[in-house]
Amino acid sequence: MPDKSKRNSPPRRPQSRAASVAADDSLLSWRALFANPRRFWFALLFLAVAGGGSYLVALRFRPAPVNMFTFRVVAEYPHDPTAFTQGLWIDEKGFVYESTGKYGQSRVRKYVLETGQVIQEHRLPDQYFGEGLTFFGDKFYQLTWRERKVFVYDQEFNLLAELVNDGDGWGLTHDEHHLIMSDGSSRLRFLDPRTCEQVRSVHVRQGSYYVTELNELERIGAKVYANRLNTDWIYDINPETGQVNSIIDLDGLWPRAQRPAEGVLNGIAFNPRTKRMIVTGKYCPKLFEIEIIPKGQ
Ligand SMILES: [Ca+2]
Repeated sequence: MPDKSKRNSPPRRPQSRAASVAADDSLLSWRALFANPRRFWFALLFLAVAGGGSYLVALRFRPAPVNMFTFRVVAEYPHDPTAFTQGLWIDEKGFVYESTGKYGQSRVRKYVLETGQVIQEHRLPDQYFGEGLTFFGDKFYQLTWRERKVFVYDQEFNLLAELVNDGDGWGLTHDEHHLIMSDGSSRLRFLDPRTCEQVRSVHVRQGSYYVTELNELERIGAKVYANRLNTDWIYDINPETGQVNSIIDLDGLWPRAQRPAEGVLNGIAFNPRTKRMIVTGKYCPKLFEIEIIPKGQ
């Protein structure tokens, strides 16, 4: 009986010398690798470059661990739930000063912390989107988002000057000498309060990871605190180096299920009478006075 299996099988093509050599001598062949010093050093260089690159990428995109804090609510005060909060500051008499955004709705307002009673208000022209607010010297400074204007007011919100800001305006606070501004990136910009010209800047980093979308700011002592857009975290930053010292996790303070569209935490102030932080959000119905405590306690 003829051997069908043999007859139906395609004829075996003789393996070419080149294919044979390739099979025996492939790059993945450890034997070949160690037998050929050039290939060995090339492979070692490739691994070093790939490994080093991956390490640098990991450093760049993975935040270094920092101490985490949480909160305890000490007091709650009323907050206008129509306020698109962009800047918050409190004086020693217990008055709150707040800047709000949105075209056609932007304003700066003074009200009583305990009751929310509005004492004074200044509305911005419709073409301006209000942003960060701070009090420096004896004047208020209010940023605008993309209009590159900084409005300077006296304590009754009479307009004293219009300065030019080179770039987006997000959050605003100050130290002894400069206004400190965020612009939506990882930068904190230090501005001359007379001109709003930039004197210096630092990038806020957690290890080598750049912390972007920094929003409302408050300097308390030697630290700058910053909301980060669309997170419940407040970053505690060393303004000299830009390094993040720690993070305050406000998860649960204003439950996400209760928030309207665009309702995010934004707004940090220091209450000088109680020495505690007061926080709120865009369209949030409350101002929360909080005690900051280590996580896990
Ligand atoms: Ca503030």
